[in-house]
Amino acid sequence: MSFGRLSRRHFARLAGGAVLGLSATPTHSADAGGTQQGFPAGFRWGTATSAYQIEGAVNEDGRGPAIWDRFAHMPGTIIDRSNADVACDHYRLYRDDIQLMKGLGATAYRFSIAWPRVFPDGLGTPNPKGLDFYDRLIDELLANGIEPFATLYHWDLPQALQDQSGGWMSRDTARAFADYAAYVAERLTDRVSHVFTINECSRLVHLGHGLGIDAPGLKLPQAELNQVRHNVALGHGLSVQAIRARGRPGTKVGPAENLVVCVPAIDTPANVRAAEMATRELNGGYLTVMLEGQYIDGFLAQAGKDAPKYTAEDLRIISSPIDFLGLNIYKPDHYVLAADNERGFTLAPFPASFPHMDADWLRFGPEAMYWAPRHAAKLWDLRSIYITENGTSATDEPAADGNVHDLDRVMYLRNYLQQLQRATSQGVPVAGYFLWSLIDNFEWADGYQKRFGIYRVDFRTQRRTPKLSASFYREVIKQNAVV
Ligand code: BGP
Repeated sequence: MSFGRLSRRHFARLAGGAVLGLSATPTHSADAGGTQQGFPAGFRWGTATSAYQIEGAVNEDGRGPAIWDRFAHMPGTIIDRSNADVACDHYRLYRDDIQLMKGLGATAYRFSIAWPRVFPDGLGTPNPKGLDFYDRLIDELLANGIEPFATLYHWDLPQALQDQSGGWMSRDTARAFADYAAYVAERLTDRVSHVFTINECSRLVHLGHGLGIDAPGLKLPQAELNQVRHNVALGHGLSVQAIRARGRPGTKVGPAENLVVCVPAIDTPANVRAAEMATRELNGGYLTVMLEGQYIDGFLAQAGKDAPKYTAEDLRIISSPIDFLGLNIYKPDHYVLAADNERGFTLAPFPASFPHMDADWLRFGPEAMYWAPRHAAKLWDLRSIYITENGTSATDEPAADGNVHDLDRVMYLRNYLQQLQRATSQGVPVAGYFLWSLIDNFEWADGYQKRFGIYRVDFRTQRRTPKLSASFYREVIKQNAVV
């Protein structure tokens, strides 16, 4: 189902704080055994990965260099001085990895397509062997009863585009991305019915172009950064249009964004309303413009003289109607309180003792999984949401018996899934969940030091071993309920 811009009426309703717009009728599957833990019938269960983090084979079959190849080989960029030249060798081992998914009982898989495999120079002549790999992968998934969900861009920009036009600093990259999207749509949407455009615009902009922690490692001044942000959003919109024009009719398309998650500090109607307003304002540079077709006042006021340059036509393209919203949810970003100020809310600071997982950024706040989709569904009148990533890193040392008893990850997942179940049982339209990640992989600047997989990878032998969390997830999928 498509949705476009918000109507004035919708906002009036929101401002008035009345109707939630969510059904109060629980939609548990009948086989949930009366546990009150069940998910809707047909709920998609899967795992998520991305091309650069698992494939390896960076020089295979005509693949061109990506900005992450260049970046990871620069001294001082990756904490353990590693790179993803081999990674999980998934390019060769994909059949085995699909068997791991099948063993979990997973019904869906979110993977990404490497743009530089398909267009080694970013544009121009496609490399047939590049797309052949994804043909094989998709056919193998379907043969095993697993539905492919493809992401077009998970940060592996062809290096040639960075060199020639400054990558996302140029609008040309947004256009090249749409051409690539059109080609992929034409070739794959006979078998792939769900396509994600860009993974986490906000991270690729901020960490890649502002802080220099991710590729291409730039530290741009604010005005240029805002222009990059705009170009990325434009790339999203142009690719939505390209997929509609060239993909099989009925192909469903949407972004996969790590929205800023705003949780009401105390669940009162006033704080919930404040958290909704905060969600809309703090996501002003990405989701809000994609879903409303405008840079809202709060965003423009904050950007000031550094605001991006754009046309009305740009905004129309960026807000091209989408079919679903993908949300990557790991942590709460803010706890919100209603306030009698211009914004209508304040953000409570995090105390130093707030619990977190194995990474400093990864706060343990399961309620993020309830509030994020609930706010998004209400604010933007959404009909379909996928949780496109959720998971945690953990130290994962094998015990004396060789098994990894990752109780911390099991605890994290169980609590987050309980909150997701709370959301779906109240009618928040979440249709599926993709756990990050199937296997330990190259976690960007953290190299191989952070392990997010529910299968452990021994990177010397490429052996995959199930962790306790894999057994947990198998049981969740089997029962379609939190266990
Ligand atoms: C998300 C990315 C994933 C994955 C995950 C874990 O932002 O979409 O690709 O890497 O975060 O984060 P990190 O590797 O930074 O610990």
